[in-house]
Amino acid sequence: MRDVEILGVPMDLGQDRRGVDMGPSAIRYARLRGALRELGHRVTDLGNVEVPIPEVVEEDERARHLSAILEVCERVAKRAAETVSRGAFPVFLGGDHSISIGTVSGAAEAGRTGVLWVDAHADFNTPETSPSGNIHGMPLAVLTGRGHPELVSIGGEGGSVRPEDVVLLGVRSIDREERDLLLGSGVRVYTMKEIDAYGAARVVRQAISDLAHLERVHLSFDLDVIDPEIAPGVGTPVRGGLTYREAHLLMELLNEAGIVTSLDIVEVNPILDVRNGTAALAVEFAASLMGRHIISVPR
Ligand code: B3U
Ligand code: MN
Ligand code: MN
Repeated sequence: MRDVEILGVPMDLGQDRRGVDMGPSAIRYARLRGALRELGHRVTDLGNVEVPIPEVVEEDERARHLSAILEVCERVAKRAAETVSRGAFPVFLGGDHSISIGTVSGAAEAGRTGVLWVDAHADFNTPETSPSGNIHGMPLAVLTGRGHPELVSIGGEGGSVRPEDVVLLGVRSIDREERDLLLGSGVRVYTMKEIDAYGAARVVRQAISDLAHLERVHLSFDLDVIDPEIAPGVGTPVRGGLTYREAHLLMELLNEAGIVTSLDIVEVNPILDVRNGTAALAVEFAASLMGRHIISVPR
């Protein structure tokens, strides 16, 4: 049994498609709190962090909405640090993936923290390499100390986490210059090719052993890692993602290993979704991570 604290970050400033700011509501409607309570956890919903809408914030060409995102991420980092200092397990609801600059920086205040970044994309752009200027394509670079100095400074000098403590899983869309930066970074990368070639179980077990030296691991789960045929409610879908079974297996193996200490659920976009199915999937996967065994699923 864990003390779980849910915090919503309804931010859509890090990308172009409207609607991802409604992600926290969609995930709540899909009964996240109830699902975790049914597993025996003590769950508190802390509500949402205040986030401005794009209509009232200024543009910034190379890193769009930079100053507003900076402000929100600082706020989020503070809340995240409070939750981990209470010994609770935080679950952050996005919002686009730029929120993780705040969530990971705050969670890492508890001590050296690893990151398992599960995503169709590498999110390893900088303002110089980014084709879009969208900050949701930059958070993993920022967290390992690369990119806009103001964003990097949220996690203190050099970033919040060490590249050798970071594993990227499920990737299938990387920009050219982003790839070069990633390959030189020391971050471990398991693309969909490895998952196809060796199977999800083997790759996930390898990722777990890569992170086994750490006392704290943050799982940053971008719903676009799932195949868009079953998870259409995301802003930047990429074909060929994790299947329903692979995603559950990932969560079950992580639960067995007991290494995850904080969680993001990001990029759920209810406007693009079909009957809130992507948010419902997100809740299922979170429940698997938090200890739901398939045998107990009522059908
Ligand atoms: N790599 C592209 C696209 C992208 C990144 N993350 C998402 N999309 N979700 C970019 O804009 O940086
Ligand atoms: Mn992402
Ligand atoms: Mn993504």
